[in-house]
Amino acid sequence: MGRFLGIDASTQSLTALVMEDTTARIEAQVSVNFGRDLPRYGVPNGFTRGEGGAVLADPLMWLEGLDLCLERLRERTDMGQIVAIGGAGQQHGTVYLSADGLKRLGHLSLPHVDMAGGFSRPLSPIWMDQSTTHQCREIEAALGGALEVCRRSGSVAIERFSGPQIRRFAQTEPAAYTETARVHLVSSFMASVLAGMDAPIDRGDGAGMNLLNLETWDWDEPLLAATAAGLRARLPRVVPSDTVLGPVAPWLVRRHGFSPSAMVVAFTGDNPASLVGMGDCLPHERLISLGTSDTIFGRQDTARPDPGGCGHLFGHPLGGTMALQCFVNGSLARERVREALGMDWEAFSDAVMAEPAGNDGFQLLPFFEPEISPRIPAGVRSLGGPKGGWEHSAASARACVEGQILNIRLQSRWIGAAPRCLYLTGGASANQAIAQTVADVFQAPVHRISSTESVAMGGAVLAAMAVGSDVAPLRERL
Ligand code: XUL
Repeated sequence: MGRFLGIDASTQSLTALVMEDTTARIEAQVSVNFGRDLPRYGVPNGFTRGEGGAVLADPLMWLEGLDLCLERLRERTDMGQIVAIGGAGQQHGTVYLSADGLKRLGHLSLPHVDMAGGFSRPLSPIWMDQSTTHQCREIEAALGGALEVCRRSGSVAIERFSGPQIRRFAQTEPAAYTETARVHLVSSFMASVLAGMDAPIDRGDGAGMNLLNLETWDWDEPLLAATAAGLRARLPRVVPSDTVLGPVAPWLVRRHGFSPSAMVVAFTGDNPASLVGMGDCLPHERLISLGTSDTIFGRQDTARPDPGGCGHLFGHPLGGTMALQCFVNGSLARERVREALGMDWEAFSDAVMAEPAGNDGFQLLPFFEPEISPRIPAGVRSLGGPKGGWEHSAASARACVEGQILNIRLQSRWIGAAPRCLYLTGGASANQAIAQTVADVFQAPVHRISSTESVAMGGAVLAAMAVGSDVAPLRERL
């Protein structure tokens, strides 16, 4: 039996949990909320807004959050029992180290103090950054079109992905780019600090950069050339997600009581980790997370990108590839329709259940925000709706939920054969009427699972598997 630490370095918080491999039981769990626990950074939600749609975060804040989180964990568990550490970061964000910063990784005693001044770009752009539309178009033009970028990297060029972020930096701050010795992802940066070395990037998170070729699993030359000069030399190497990086850095032993033989395993992206943390999927299964935005994801062994260019392929941390597709108009859109109908949740759910599957041909596409799956401007579209507007019909409740789920089903057909089983997670999955509508639309059984801490759990599971430990099947736990 062994204990494994999983870390989730996410946008607003950092979570650490310790899992016991033979039972997959969570033995201890702590969190640091950047806004609440580290107010001196002045970022209530973990990020700050820059010019032209830039969204940025301070990597020193992530490091201080990591140290505080481990301090809290130390009070709840015997750190000396931890066999290995795995984890994940918010995807796509980039960290820019100078040559001096890169060297400091090998001599850390308190990372947020030691790394100060070690960045060629003090703030990191994160996945919410929208400042790179121009760079996306340039990268696509250089490759001969969006679909060629998608064929190579698994996604069309997208604002929030790392390659366009790097290109914008190289264009707007060429001197600072020249001074950059290494561009890390959030995941590989956190792993670097834990292992006290320049860590590689894993295939799961690496695929969220518009730079990784999904056939060779190496950086793609034409994409590198279209992104920034001299980029290959500035990127870490790419490794399978179960790569053991080496023992923990000495600062973890001295400061937090880790065993010097505890290992650090490559970190991945939060979505790939979450898929593992929820028990993975067979190719005929899908996970749907119903949250602020709705997301469908699952294993996809054919490695065939979305020909429509809306979905993404990432490396699956357990081997092969996984598909992910995001729908911007999720819970907030359901909320807006419910409010417009003047219903509480109970009345809304009753209205959804009262109408027949198919809703007599009346569907709503409640795109209050511009949608990305498909790419379509904001606007609520009503198909076969009642005269006088959807706001006046109780059937609009079903039209909204059914329209959203139908859109998810239609847009995600590229992933593979129709799913024979679905796992639902996220806040709205608790709603019986919504869960039933998913089953109706997909004509498949639906199981509800809790995803709370699935990212950190995925990190712990990956750490355990990488060092050859047998982890209890998670589905039995969930
Ligand atoms: C996925 C994405 C987000 C981030 C932050 O493509 O941008 O889910 O990983 O969690």
